[in-house]
Amino acid sequence: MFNSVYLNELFEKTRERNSSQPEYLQAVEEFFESMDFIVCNDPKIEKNAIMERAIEPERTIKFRVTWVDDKNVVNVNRGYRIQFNSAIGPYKGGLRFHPSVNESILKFLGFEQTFKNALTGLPMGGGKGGSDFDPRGKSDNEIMRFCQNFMQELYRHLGPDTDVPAGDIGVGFREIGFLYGMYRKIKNENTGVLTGKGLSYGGSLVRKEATGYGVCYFVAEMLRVYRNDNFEGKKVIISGCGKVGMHAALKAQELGASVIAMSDINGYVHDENGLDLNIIKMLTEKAPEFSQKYLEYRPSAIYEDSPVRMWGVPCDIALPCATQNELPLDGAKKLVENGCFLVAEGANMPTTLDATKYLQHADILFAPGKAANAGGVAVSGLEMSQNAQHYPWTYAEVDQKLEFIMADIFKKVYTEARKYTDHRNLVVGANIAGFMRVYQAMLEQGIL
Ligand code: NDP
Ligand code: 2IT
Repeated sequence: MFNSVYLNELFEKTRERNSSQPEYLQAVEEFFESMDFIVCNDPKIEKNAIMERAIEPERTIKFRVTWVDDKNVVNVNRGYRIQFNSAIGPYKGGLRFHPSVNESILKFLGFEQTFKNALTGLPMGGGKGGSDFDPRGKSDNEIMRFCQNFMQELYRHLGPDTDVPAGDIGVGFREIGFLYGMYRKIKNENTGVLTGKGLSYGGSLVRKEATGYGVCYFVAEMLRVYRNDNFEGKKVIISGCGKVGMHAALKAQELGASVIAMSDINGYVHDENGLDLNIIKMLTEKAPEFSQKYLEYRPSAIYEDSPVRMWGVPCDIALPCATQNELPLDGAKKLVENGCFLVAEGANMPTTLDATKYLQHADILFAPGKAANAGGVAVSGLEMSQNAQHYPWTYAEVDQKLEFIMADIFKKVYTEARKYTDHRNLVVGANIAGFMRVYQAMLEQGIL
């Protein structure tokens, strides 16, 4: 499978030890494929068991969360925090609240977060956490009680220089507010221990937009460098219409593209003349499922009740921004068949491994999530800086820094891709560029 015997044996062992964790194994497999050449040519990696350490979380915290719903029923959920790697800085990464959350999903997310954070150039290690709690259909009071109980356990593992969580699927301003309030009350300190906070208590301007805007800044660099082109007149399709998808759509439109299709969990809407993003924004502020309701406002649009069929809409650029493995091989084939030339991952690992390979072999420009969606955590890093300085920056300052960081990530990833493989292979480029920083830090700090 790999040229390196060491990687082959380690992957076999990892597979045996984690046989019930498919998402984690998928992320490790993709990473090992990119590392093959490096590992074959640097004996220090095997000698220092760097790969064994890189794929194993430093700490896994798993806890019970008990809370009472509005009907006075007592509920029990599972809470987690995977503190994956702190070689280059405090653990940093989001919290996900979704019924599908389990150790496999959080381990893949924490593993990828480590290298993503390294790419930003900021001092942040990797972590991820969350719960199988489903926020859909819950009242604000239920959300508050859940968040407070979740934090009553998690607080002891956090700290501004230890572990700084943020949002992810199902966790936004509202949840971060409740989580932060409880942390502050228990610890009697205001050290900004979460990012994505409200602006009135230490949040950063541009954090809410950062991931989606960052994806577009990254894509703009790809268009410029590979095609001497820009977003002007391009047809874009976007899956997921949450924090990432919505802001990617708004920025793509601002840069001159036409967003012609977007999806939610139930289906997708398509309008060849461009969707009205104001209507979608208004609808998603009320409830995440917007697609069918959109027709009430724009009856000429087309609705289909299957989100995955959106990949069959002819487009120039596709941005999967919803969740892992949402872009399968069939979808990738449709994209290629219909003339799409660029795919950039706004979500974490939205493209299956076979779909990624298919797109790359078809010479589609492909940006992996750990590079393309790093804008969110980058602005989280800037939020930490502002909190530590006790001084907020302006919108323009943060936005300029975000744009600079995304262009810088592109440069690093492109440079490594060119050095080690084909200059279009940003998967290999991102894995190597992220790894090298973490590897260097681990090596210099000794056997831990
Ligand atoms: P949100 O919860 O804000 O939004 C996710 C959206 O995707 C929801 O509207 C959800 O709908 C929808 N959705 C879920 N499954 C599907 C599907 N199969 N097809 C279409 N839509 C679907 O999450 P975020 O926007 O924060 O996160 C989205 C992705 O981006 C995740 O992979 C996350 O890990 C990644 N990411 C997030 C960052 C951040 O800063 N928030 C940073 C970097 C990456 P519904 O609610 O109806 O289920
Ligand atoms: O996947 C991600 O990068 C995030 N959910 C954001 C993490 C963060 O700490 O801002």
